[in-house]
Amino acid sequence: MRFLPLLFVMALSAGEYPQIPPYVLPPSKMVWDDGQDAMASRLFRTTSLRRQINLAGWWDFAPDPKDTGESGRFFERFPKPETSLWVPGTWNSQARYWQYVGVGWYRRTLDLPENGNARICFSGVFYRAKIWLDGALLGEHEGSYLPFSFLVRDINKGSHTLVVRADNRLDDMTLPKRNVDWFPYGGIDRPVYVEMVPDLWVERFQVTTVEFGAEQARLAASVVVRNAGRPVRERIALAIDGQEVHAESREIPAGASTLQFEAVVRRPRIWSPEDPNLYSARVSAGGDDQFTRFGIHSVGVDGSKILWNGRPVKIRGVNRHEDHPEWGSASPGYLVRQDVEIIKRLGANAVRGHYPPTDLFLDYCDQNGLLFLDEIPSWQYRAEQLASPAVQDKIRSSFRGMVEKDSGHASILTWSLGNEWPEPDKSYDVVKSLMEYAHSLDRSHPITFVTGGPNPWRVHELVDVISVNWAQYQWYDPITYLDEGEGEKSIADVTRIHQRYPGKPVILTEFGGAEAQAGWHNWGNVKWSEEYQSRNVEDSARYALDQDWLSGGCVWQFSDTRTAPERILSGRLHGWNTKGIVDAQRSPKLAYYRLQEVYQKRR
Ligand code: ADA
Repeated sequence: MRFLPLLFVMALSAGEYPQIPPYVLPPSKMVWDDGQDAMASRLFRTTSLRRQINLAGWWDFAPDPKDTGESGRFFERFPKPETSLWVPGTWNSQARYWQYVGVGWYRRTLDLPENGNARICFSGVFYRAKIWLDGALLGEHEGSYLPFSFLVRDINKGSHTLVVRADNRLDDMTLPKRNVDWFPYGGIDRPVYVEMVPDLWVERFQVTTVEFGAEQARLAASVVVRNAGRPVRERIALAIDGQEVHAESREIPAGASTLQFEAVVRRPRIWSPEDPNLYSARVSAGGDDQFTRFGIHSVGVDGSKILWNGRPVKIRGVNRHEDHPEWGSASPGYLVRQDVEIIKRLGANAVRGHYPPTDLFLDYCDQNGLLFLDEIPSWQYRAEQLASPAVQDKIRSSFRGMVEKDSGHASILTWSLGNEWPEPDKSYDVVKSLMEYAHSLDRSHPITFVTGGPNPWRVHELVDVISVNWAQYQWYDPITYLDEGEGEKSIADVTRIHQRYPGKPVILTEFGGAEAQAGWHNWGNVKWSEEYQSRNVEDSARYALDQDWLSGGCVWQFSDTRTAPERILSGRLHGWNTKGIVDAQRSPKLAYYRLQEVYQKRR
């Protein structure tokens, strides 16, 4: 009897329990406390001078399936609301609007605390938005995942009415197009807030690294200011970690201007995935200010290697959609944070998305050393669509919006112009001109375009990094179980890319993609079983990480996600893409543990 407790302990430790303990997010690696965001949508305070009013909460909602709201002047006479919806949120996470694709109207009152200029900021609306304040049109915006704002000058304090018309109908000319492999969640799905700003205010601010060594780093600050009044002379100052490092007096004309200045940091703390040191920066311009965070680092390419701070990097990544069964594309902060913990616990060092993610997610990547492979949602366009100048314009403006929104984030690894255009060589000239445009915006990150399948394409000669979506055992091939011969043939196929372009880095931007119904096991490794998926994920991951010519890759995909309404009948289990290594509720599948073993060993 006296030995029982000891036996009990031994039995537990010898069991098949997961080896890796839960990942607990450490505090940020900052030496300066950059405070809390009053809007709770970032990981740090963004301003100390503006009054901000958070518009998160319940908004009146009226669906408009016949699209008669504009002619019926809903912006003046809002119809009797059918219900209230939580913002940021999406109507498609509500039972009654589960499959609703169309127009929806939102309304709420907002109380301004003072007279002045109100800047009404939307971090993203899916997909088209039109906005009225007190019955007057403020403007409209097309395209999801990117912020937009309106300035209302000299508005009176007190109560005002904001009305938003959102429309999530997609077609062949939208970005993303109709019938993509994720759900077009409709509504105001990213944060909305109002900021009271003076006539001269800072619209955008970022700090990037020019060069660094052990002794010092040279930094470039770029500040876009807007002057809604007359030309003025104002003091512009830059502080890093609370210390003023630059100040000057500048003549600021009316309209938008970009101010650039350099700063030096002595004995810099460098940002890397293993050691994600961050700095805080504040710019002040007259009576306004703006904070940001930045990391000191470099990204580059040398032959077949991607270099981070001059050293080759191997990507151990996941592809992540913004998707949750209860919240759709609008997960609240605690769930975003949990995703980051699960991804870190996997041993990953990178995340890829099909569209620019929320700033909150990127703040977490910056803080936790996750590289981010950023992309615009130009997904699987056919050559006929790409030939349209309107589509090309949308690709350009979306790419510019992504770079403007995200390039201040330390975690950005690459920019991608799109994903899996089925015959990209037919659009060679389009890809070439888009690539030139992309390079004209940013030279400090490699630019890529993601191709599908193991083919070398001519467009690969245009990109800085070749990105290929590949699964060792093709889910869409008409076999139902894992076939060894097929795996080898697939490896021989993908190697041809390197043989044709030996001097370029290659990332397997998607590997392992295989559906698995969580909880379904099978002795025969047949499709839809967790065994089939985990074998595919594990074999492809080993391959991605163990070839010298490959810079690693990202598993397709992190969690199970809802797919477009049109796809419910096309091999998608109850309308979900179930290739997640965790299910939609984030419970691990077998593939998570197999990949964890591969990733943890190769850290
Ligand atoms: C492609 C595509 C993904 C997803 C995947 C799949 O690789 O890039 O978005 O659709 O296929 O699940 O088939």
